Amino acid sequence: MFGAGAMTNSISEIRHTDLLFIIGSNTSEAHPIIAMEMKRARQAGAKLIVADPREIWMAEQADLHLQLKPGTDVWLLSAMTHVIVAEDLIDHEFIASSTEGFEAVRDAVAKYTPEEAEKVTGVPAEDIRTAARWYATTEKAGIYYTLGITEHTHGTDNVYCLANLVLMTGHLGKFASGMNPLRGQNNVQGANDAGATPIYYPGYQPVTDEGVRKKFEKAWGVPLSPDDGLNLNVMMKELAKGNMKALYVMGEDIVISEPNVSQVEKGLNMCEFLVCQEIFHNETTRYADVVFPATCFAEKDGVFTNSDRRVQRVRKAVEPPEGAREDWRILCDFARAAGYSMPEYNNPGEIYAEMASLTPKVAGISYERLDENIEGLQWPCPDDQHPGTPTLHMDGPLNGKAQFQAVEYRPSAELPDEEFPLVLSTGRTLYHYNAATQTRRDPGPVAKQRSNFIEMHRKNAKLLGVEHGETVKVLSRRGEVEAEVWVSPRVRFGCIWMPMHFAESRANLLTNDAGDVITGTGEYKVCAVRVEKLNGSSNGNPNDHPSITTT
Ligand SMILES: Nc1nc2c(c(=O)[nH]1)N[C@H]1C(S)=C(S)[C@@H](COP(=O)(O)OP(=O)(O)OC[C@H]3O[C@@H](n4cnc5c(=O)[nH]c(N)nc54)[C@H](O)[C@@H]3O)O[C@H]1N2
Ligand SMILES: Nc1nc2c(c(=O)[nH]1)N[C@H]1C(S)=C(S)[C@@H](COP(=O)(O)OP(=O)(O)OC[C@H]3O[C@@H](n4cnc5c(=O)[nH]c(N)nc54)[C@H](O)[C@@H]3O)O[C@H]1N2
Ligand SMILES: [Mo]
Repeated sequence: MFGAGAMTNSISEIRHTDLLFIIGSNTSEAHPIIAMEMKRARQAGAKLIVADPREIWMAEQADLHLQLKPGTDVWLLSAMTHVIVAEDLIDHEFIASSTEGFEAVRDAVAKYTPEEAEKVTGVPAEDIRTAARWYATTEKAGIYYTLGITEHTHGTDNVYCLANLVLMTGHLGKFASGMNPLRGQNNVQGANDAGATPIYYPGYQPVTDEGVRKKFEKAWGVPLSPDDGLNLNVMMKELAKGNMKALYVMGEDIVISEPNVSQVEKGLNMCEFLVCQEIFHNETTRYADVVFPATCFAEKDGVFTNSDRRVQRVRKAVEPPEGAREDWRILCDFARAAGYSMPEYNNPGEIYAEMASLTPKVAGISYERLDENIEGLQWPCPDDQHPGTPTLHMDGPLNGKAQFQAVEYRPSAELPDEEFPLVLSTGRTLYHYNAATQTRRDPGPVAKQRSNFIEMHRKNAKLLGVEHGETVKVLSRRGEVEAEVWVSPRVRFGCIWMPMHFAESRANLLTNDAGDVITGTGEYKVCAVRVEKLNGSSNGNPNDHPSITTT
């Protein structure tokens, strides 16, 4: 809608913001450093609105906690949009000069009144009005979102709704405001920028664009396919149907992290050839025909691009274990063995230089410049004199005119019913990292959090006759796992929440692999489940689990 997929503003601007609107982000556990910047803004007087079904730490601190039902963000955000239109709090000048398509959004939100929204979302109409007014009338107001927004079958619609709010109030291209997706991993932004997606060459140059393709064909001296590849969600489904003969998995533990994972395992059993490129054995390498041992971040040179588009150098600090090699060396040798005459690169700086020469967004970034600029360089950085871009869209939207997108609410793919009456949402905790391949090797985090649990409302626990600390069975249409009940004031009645970190009790045996229509992202945040008692047996001491209170 704006012409770039990344945080519009910089992390360093957060402390200067006057209003923080955090939606679907458990910032203090998943992005603690960014959360510290938010706390600084709070101490300087910024207002805080949190929209999250759980009473996370940030919500406890908030001026306004919009505790919506999972999967109803389109209703909440459309109702906020409705209020801003109805009370004429829109930025007429910005809409006229910098955007297209406002009328369609204005018409689409007419029926999303706060009163109707209250019925669907559970958020009081008056709170929706207050949030809309605060957001629209505060100049330095920033939106911060993550997976509570994107990991839905309507994840893209949620993002559209947020971007509509930004555009109609003119919060784009201004200091300490904007639209800020907080990236999950140290280099997920960089991986995307470098083209680790089936639809783009580096710098979001589409594989289907003939001019782009010709440029890369010339540089690499080979014909290139004009077709989009399969996205991860589709790949996993083709795998389960036996249509993937071979799979090359690099730095992902798919057997833990993909939704509806028993289907993935079924597919791996049919797949003829699996390569894993890994720093550790994990659950997925059990299925591998070949494991290429790679070096970890501390054992190699390179760059990481963080959430605010900042390209920074990382340097080798320790020697790798014997036999482990840098990911790029493994890939180059693999390409050569497959018959391509890959150039002899001496270091990753040469690879970066090649990418920069073909990618306008980062054309001005080089290892030499990064050595001089220890704080890194933020793209777009189109030439070697350019200082980088801390705030996007300062001279107007990157795509010329930003595009409004009208959205209609679609419910989550699987809703609770008599058989599976509870809504399960999944995510992460402060103490473990994703598949926990790394953090469960370390005694510190393990001591803090040893095993899996579900957060449950006390009324649900009472209805089921289960106690805090009791092990129960959680079942969905796709699988079942055992976990301990933590009776928790954080979750809504009717909802349970479980982390994704535990191999012996995988949340993803339960989750739904229905994907977002555009991105394919799985619906990790909503599926229907039932909880059963384990033959009356109960164990565990609630005091063993300090983490529920310490964040
Ligand atoms: N300690 C730690 N930090 C991490 C990670 C880790 O594993 N451990 N993982 C990293 C990665 S890869 C990522 S992508 C990020 C993810 O960071 P986050 O997205 O912040 O983490 P999640 O726990 O997945 O969930 C986000 C929040 O969305 C809320 N939510 C669930 N459903 C909905 C909904 O329907 N609407 C709304 N508005 N909110 C909803 C949840 O209650 C939760 O508070 O964290 C990164 N940081
Ligand atoms: N139920 C549920 N499932 C989810 C989510 C959720 O919220 N709920 N969130 C999803 C999200 S946002 C994400 S990002 C995924 C994460 O899922 P994964 O990517 O599977 O999880 P990680 O633990 O980040 O796994 C990374 C793997 O990379 C390896 N590794 C680390 N460094 C290197 C390196 O330098 N080179 C190589 N070759 N390997 C390395 C680690 O050993 C580990 O096995 O999970 C997704 N799955
Ligand atoms: Mo992620």
